[in-house]
Amino acid sequence: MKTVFSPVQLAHDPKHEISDGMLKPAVEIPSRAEIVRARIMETGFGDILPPEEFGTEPLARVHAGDYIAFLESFWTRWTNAGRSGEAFPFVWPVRELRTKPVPDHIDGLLGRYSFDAGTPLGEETWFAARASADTALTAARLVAGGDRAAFALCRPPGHHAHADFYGGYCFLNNAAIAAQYLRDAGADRVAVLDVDYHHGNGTQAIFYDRADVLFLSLHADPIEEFPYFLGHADETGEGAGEGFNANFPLPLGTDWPVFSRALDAALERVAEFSPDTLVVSLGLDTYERDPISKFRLKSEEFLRLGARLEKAGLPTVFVMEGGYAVDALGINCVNVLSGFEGA
Ligand code: 6XA
Ligand code: ZN
Repeated sequence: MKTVFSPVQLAHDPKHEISDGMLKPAVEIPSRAEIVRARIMETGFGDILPPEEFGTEPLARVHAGDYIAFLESFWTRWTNAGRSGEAFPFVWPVRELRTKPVPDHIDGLLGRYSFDAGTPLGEETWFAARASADTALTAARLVAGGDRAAFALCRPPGHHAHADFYGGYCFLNNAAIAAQYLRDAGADRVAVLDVDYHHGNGTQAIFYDRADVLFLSLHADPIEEFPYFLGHADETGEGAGEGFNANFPLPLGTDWPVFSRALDAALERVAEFSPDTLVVSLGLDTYERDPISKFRLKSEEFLRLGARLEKAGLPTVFVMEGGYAVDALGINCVNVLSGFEGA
């Protein structure tokens, strides 16, 4: 299978994030992508291609125009306000507060277009996020063009990004953009299966009222894990989308036997839906030694995950999401992909 990757994705190079009540070293860092790329080359897994440039249009099929304009203009506004370095929001329009009119002030804008304070936004973020989306789109184009599978080595990740706000290290929802592209390229039904440790709240919200894109997510129960405010089992879709959203919240400490039972249940739902294409939001933070997560998958079990996904028998676009145990990330990621290929 081919991998798509652009070095422009490395330009987003945050130094800090806010977590555990502190300013801590950032974990969503460029070496994550570099280690995966190195492992693909080292194992001779397959060709690595640069993404094509798709422009703004496929982004705007999923994201609001004013949000895209905010990301694009952020650095100019930030520096015009006399600021430098990484930005963090600290005030949000929750509950009784108003989202309109949109504030002029950069601190108001940051709050309007985000949902957490843990996601550093810097000078190069927009360029890297756009390249990451182009990477997902190029992988989707390969699969739409007949490849059985393709791997989008995306970074920054995407599954927490909603139509008009960022968070959880995500700015543009790469998996959602790829799924919408596949629909626009002729697929009648697309399933997005999210196997990241965290719930894919952004992807869920983007497709929540739609019957043409089935979203399924296996993740740590939001009662005790980020993103806390979405990802429960009773979220099943709304309107035309009722019945086309399926969450599998799992306890902290989940190991392969528990994870794989939920995976089987999710894949049964995928089979009933009978999609033309499968998009996998591939988080590797279910790994037992991930520094921010609490599942217990072992490196060799990622091979089994890949093999199980292959058995679904569908054209498959893999889109990388989280995973922060950088030393093992290349091994774990390529294990999924080579498990899929039967290696
Ligand atoms: C809070 C945790 C962000 C989760 C990022 C992630 N700073 N999402 O891996 O899949
Ligand atoms: Zn994650």
